[in-house]
Amino acid sequence: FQLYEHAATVPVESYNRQDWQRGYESLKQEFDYWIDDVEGEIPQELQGTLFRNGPGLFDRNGQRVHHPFDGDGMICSIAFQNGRAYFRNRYVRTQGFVEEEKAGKFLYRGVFGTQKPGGWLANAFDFKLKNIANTNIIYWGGKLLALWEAAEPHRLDPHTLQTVGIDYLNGVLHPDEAFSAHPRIQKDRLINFHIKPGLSTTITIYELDRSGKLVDRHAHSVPGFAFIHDFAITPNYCIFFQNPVTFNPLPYVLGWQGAGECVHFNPGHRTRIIVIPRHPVAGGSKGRVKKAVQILEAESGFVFHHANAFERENKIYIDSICYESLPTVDPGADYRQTDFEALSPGQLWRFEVNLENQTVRRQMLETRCCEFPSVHPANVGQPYRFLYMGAAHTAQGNAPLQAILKIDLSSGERQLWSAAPKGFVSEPIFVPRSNATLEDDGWLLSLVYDSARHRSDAIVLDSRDLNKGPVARLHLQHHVPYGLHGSFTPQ
Ligand code: 3ON
Ligand code: FE
Repeated sequence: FQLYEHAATVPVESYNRQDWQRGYESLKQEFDYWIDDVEGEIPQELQGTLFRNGPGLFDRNGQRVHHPFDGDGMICSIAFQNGRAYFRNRYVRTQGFVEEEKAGKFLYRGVFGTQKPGGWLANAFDFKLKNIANTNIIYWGGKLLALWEAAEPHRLDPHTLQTVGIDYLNGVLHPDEAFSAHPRIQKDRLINFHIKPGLSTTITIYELDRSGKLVDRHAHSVPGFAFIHDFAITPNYCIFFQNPVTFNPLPYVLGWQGAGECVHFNPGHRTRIIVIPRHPVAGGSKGRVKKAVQILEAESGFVFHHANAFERENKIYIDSICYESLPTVDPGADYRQTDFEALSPGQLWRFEVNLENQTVRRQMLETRCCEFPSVHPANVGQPYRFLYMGAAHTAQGNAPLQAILKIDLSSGERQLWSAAPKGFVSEPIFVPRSNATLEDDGWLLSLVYDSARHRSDAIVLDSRDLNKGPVARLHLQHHVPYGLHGSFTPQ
């Protein structure tokens, strides 16, 4: 394990909660500017645009959201051009955002417990969803799309970030059909899904080509309620983890809680791994054979994000960030008072699925608290060597993400760059250098909230050597609240 330089100068507690909290202040202004305050040098070869999504607004009229995932989606773009970079941020003009801007208060309930003002009577029997478009942003089929898993994508202008409107992907989506926030891109395909939970759950899978045209769509019903945020793919399979949860909607119906708060983890219950063939109908000599969905059981845990999956020697391997239980915010509590130590950390596990004898084995690959995994885009669904993640500064326990961790899965070597004690990181996005031959040759881009200055930095790390620290640190003129996911488009 490689140690990093500043280890000795950081106090035992690697952060202070007041510092961390301020990263959840709303950013109400929208900016456009060349980033002139740069430490180090932006690589000339780094050309393209980083798009990031995440909640940006956490309060209206003095009322705070109950959970950060309820905040309206705000897009940031950083366009890298000949060694310079241009920043822009815009809220997605969803119907709910526009109406609430006009009203100056919350008009919709949030999935994660934000209620309309007026107490439970004002909220009871109101099942309208506010599509907050806050989870991911991708450029595909000539469209820039802001994603939120419970509803349709919003299209934006990639240059101005102006909202065009809800987008049905040229008729791929029916009205009110959701499109998850975790598409996977493999070669010339974008593969995504949508979940319709109920007593049994329908999983719909889409495959789109580079032009955005639908090339495959199939739906499957699996027993039981499912809350599935992400999935993994290999050349032959889509893999979903059905976390052991139950849904008791009564508090939601009666206006006491959000729908997401009615999802309860069942400790000790097994996780189901749902394996769906990507090409479910195969044409054999005897006609069309429908390949079945297989459901296997693994030890108990809760997974939001998968790092990657691949097939090797008749087995499927899935690397995922797994929690001992679903982290939640109690109904009366303030999420900014989170007692990190009371929650279980996300840790990296490798699941080995053997379809022949229908068994699953799992093995922990990394004990350090981590989230937001990222790999080389060409290795999605393939055997791979390097994994990048946001991670806690300290090796043990649960804490906010303050570091970027690189794992070499073949040698076990780790590299860690830490922004502690004042910095808090977001998802690292790996951008390969063009014409590179090594899997880790490129850059990692991330936004770091610097609580010492209440401003954020966009950082560029050399992904071959994290220990030397950022090659460029772009000081923004303001802070950017902790975000969720994003992507890089080389244009
Ligand atoms: O009955 C269903 C229950 C449910 C939960 C109905 C439903 C489809 C409306 C639903 C909605 C789910 C939604 C909207 C989920 C949205 C999730 C989201 C916005 C983000 C998830 C983020 C996950 C993680 C692990 C984030 C980690 C963040 C950090 C470590 C620090 O910033
Ligand atoms: Fe996610």
